[in-house]
Amino acid sequence: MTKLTYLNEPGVLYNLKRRYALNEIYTYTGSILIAVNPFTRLPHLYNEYMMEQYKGVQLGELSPHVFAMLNDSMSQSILVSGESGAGKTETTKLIMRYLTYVGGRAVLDDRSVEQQVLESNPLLEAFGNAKTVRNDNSSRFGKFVEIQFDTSGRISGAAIRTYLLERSRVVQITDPERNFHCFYQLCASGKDAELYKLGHASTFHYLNQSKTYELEGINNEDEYWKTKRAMDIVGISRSDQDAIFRTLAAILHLGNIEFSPGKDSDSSKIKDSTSNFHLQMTATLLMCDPDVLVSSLCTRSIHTNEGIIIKELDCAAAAANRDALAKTVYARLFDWLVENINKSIGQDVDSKAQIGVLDIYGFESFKHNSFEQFCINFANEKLQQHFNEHVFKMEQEEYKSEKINWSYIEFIDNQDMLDLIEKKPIGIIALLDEACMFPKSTHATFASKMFRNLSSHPRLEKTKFSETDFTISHYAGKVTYQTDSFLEKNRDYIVAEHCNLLSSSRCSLVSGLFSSLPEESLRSSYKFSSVASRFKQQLQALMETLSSTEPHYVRCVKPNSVNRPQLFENQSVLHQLRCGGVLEAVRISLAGYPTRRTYAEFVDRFGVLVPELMFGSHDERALTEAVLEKMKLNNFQLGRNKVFLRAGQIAILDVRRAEVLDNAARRIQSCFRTFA
Ligand code: AOV
Ligand code: MG
Repeated sequence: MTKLTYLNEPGVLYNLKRRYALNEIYTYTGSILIAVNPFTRLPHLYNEYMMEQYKGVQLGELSPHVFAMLNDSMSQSILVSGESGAGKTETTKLIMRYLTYVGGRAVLDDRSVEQQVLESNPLLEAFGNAKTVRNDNSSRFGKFVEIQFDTSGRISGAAIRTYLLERSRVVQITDPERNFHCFYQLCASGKDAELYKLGHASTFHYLNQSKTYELEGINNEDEYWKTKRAMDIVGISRSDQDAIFRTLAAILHLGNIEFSPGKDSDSSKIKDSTSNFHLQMTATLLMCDPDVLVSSLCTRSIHTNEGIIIKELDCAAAAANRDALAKTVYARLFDWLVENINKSIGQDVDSKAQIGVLDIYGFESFKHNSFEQFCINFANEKLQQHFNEHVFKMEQEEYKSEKINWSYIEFIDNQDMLDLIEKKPIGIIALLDEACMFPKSTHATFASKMFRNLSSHPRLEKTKFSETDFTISHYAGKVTYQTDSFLEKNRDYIVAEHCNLLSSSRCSLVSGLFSSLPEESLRSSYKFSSVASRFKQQLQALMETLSSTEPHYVRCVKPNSVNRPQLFENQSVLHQLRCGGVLEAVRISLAGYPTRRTYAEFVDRFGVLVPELMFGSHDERALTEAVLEKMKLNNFQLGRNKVFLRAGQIAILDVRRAEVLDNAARRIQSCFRTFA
């Protein structure tokens, strides 16, 4: 892209479009790789032959490719970004496949580290991905995989870190989205499903809130066996696998338990025999006592100065309590999986080199945006800042190494955005935490306090139709958030009853999910920990990890909104390039000296402008200077090896060059005519 003589938006867009039409989906902009989602398999791009080609080759030697992104440095990271459905997860998997190829042993057995690293992908996708409006296989968690290499360049270990799973999806979905893939896989698993008394997915409340059960081109049952196979390879024992699917089945049965008013309307009981069946099934599958399950759903014990009192819950509270239990169990099961994959693969603490690959959920803007979108977009802002800083720094470093004078170049910084979200004591997260700590707060009091304190912030707006919605101008566009469930979703507390129930389970996997809780968190059931604050800390730690590595950026672009091959929507792509900072990077160079040519290149092209000097004994730098002086240009700088020109200068030179060549051509023609 930077070889384009005219570096501007239309030029960049046209270039991408032309290349896309030829299935050239990868393009460099400087050292950033742009990847346009082909929405169709391109096996020839990723086969073994290709991997072999790119092995050990420097960036730029071969056609642009994700396989070309790495170099020899000891600690590197590949940061894949782009909006939802742009191709981050697919790209990450391709990178991991390439890494396991170049760092793999000649003979692969099923349980090799490489194989385990690869199979962690389908396993985590089964439990952490789901269909959304934008993407049939949307990642609902963030993931950073660090692959470790020994002195001989072989993979010696790996560590997987995950970030904030969208746990609300377990209990609530809207058409045409789906719950996490694993539930549909289990329901379609035939004998195994029967064993757990599971019917079709449509018989479960947690799945039938949306009428979408199937995915195009995907067979749920086949996927079930793939997930099981991945578990085998990753090293999860058959008995643990049983316990995992049993727990999933328990969650589905749990969701079907309904409540009706008990002795009075302030209390609740299990509604009917159907609900009772599901209750018995839940208890059986979780291997715990059904009576304890009932009381942990319908009552809550409260610690007071006078001792413990038992409070009855009304139907709505009992249903919310049931959902909280389902979410907690699922989230812990997910963490258990990650932990066990890590244990099984093993870490190499003395590794000689590490390559990290980051794949998070892409920027999201739906009709209805809640706490999850807020967190996802916050993560994308963080990553965007990392990108801005890095691209800007690289530019400065080139100027420095060429020893040219340059004045400060401003770049679009999203620090103000991050301040709005995460600054203490007055940022959205801090205000949200504060609201969560006061039992009397509601989303309305939270919203009004936020507007009072942050009203002057240019990136925060009220909306016309609601007092409690707020709009943020993100780097990738405006998003309006509904605060309705912000408080509830930000509160993460462990209900003592749930904990007692599950830790008494006769299944060691289930009881183990709750064994590591600190005493203190159990004593007060309302002591909350903030989901947003914990996420903020995790992101901070991630940024610190990343800054100790050499980053490489892959910007994924979604060419159209209907997920079709060979359709390139200019407006949407342009928007993504603008927002994703690709054009910003272009603009940064425009503000500085975007055109740079080695002296040899420059003289090669523009030497014709000083024919009088061409046959003297001038060096190329002197010739370059002579050309620029003769053209009366002064927006340039001469570096050690290159000449740097400001935007527009090359066009002046080109016009003059064309004139000179034209004149020369005319003279030659008239010579011919004379001869004739
Ligand atoms: P995402 O990770 O960026 O979205 P995915 O990587 O899941 O997006 O890609 C979405 C879909 O695009 C995939 O399911 C494939 O069908 C197709 N696709 C992407 N990249 C390629 C490729 N290189 N070759 C062929 N098909 C591809 V999200 O996780 O929603 O933010 O959360
Ligand atoms: Mg993804």
